Amino acid sequence: MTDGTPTRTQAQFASSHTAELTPSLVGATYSHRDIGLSDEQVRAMYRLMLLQRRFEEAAAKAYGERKISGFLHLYIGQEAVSTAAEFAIRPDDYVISAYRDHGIALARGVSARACMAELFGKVTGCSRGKGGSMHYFSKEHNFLGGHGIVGGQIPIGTGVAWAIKYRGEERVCLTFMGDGAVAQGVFHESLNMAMLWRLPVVYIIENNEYGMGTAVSRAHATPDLARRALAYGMPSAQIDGMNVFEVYRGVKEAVERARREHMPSLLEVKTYRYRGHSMSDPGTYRTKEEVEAHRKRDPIVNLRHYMLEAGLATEADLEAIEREVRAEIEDAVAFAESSPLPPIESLYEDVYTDPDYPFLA
Ligand SMILES: Cc1ncc(C[n+]2csc(CCOP(=O)(O)OP(=O)(O)O)c2C)c(N)n1
Repeated sequence: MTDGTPTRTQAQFASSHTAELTPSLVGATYSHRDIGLSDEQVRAMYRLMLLQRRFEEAAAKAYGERKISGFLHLYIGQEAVSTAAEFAIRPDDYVISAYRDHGIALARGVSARACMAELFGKVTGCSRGKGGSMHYFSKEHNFLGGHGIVGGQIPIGTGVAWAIKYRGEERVCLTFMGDGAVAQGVFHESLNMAMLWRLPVVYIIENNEYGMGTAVSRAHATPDLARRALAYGMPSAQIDGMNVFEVYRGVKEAVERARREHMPSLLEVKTYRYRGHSMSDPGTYRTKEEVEAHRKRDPIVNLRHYMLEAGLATEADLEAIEREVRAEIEDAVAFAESSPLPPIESLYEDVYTDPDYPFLA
């Protein structure tokens, strides 16, 4: 595990791992260094993906114990997307997402404590306990939510990109959405305007194959969602979302284009959620075999194999990361449990009122 280890291509790993791994990380012909990632960054990516996975496993457990109420949409399986995207941008760039937002907020750097406390509805949460699972927010981290209306965040992200350009800043806005949101009218209106006005926005479709229980092929006349960009003359790409390096490469390129040329992009990242749409979904619309097939391409396991093969970490190093992450999550749960609920008066805070508006009387 030294930085001086000679670079090995992923094709070289293929020989030893094809039996257990499908061609996510092992099939490509480049190494992390070829795409500009340091050994340290790869280790940090691994830790971040694991943090998201363990965070949500703990959240699911707490939900089962009725310590969390309301909706809980888990991101498990999709961690390579949030992680790679975060590594491809700067802290001052903006990120906005739909309601499947835990992993994305953690990737932005919102603490596990603030994220867990939000799920528990506590005042120490990132939205002071009033947003819950679907409405994380952190101004400090330039994370603009957490939006429950399918597609609602797309015009907002487009507006943020407009503001960036208007102010003459060199920032970018990543706008995440699910495949279901692509069928919303605002998706098309936003892409059209972003292209007309050359806005620094990168639209990232996390195509996890289902919108609730509806398969993409049943909801979209053209299941290749990246092709929607052709109608607007926008650069686009379809990316393997189980391969953290592939997502990094794709987002990095799109971000550079947005920053340097104010040119928007549409990325369709093909990923998969292992759990149901939300905690109340038994997922009877898909087979066990289908889920298992995707689990075999698990982005975390995949990266783990890569790191071991490339000499970026030993088994002992990986175990140490696991212990550290578990401790961080235990601490977050304890923090959430012991934090107070928001004061009752806060019900009246952050509520829109306009005394002159006659219809609210
Ligand atoms: C405007 C609107 N219509 C319907 C819903 C109900 N709804 C909640 S999630 C969802 C499916 C969205 O799927 P997708 O965009 O693929 O996101 P994923 O859950 O897969 O991340 C729907 C229809 C909603 N929240 N908002």
